Amino acid sequence: MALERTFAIVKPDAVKDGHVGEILTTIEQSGLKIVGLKRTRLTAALCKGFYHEHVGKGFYADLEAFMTEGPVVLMVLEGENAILRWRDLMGATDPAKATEGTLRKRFGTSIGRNATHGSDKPESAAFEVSYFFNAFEQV
Ligand code: 3AN
Repeated sequence: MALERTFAIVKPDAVKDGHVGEILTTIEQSGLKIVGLKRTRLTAALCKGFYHEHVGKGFYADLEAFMTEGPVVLMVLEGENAILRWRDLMGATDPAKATEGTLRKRFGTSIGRNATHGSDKPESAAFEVSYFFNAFEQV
């Protein structure tokens, strides 16, 4: 097994609905370590850079409007197989298809408003972590 770092977002819907504490508790109780943490609000430019793979897709305008509508909580998580473990805690992209008890099932309301984000592979995790956190902010 490999000690990994992954990138996580509590999206604007879950922040607005007051679920930050429950989500952080779920992460800590799973054994993953929160090594970076900040609350901010994304600009359109930051969102385009972050979701560069999705710019130009049909749903991108809605995705950007949603991700910039209010504050988000950004995190770096560390643990053995952290990327897959955080994806498992979140559940499927579409909350309707997510397993019972997962964060997207508990707090998401649609495929667009799905409460959390997590890197999908090591290359994405490396890019996403470094996009928002410098070395002094992940200890
Ligand atoms: P995931 O976040 O599960 O890796 P991605 O990377 O395919 O999913 O999509 C990034 C984000 O774009 C999703 N979290 C979701 O909010 C949004 N999204 C993806 N597909 C759709 C869609 N068909 N309609 C609306 N929003 C979508």
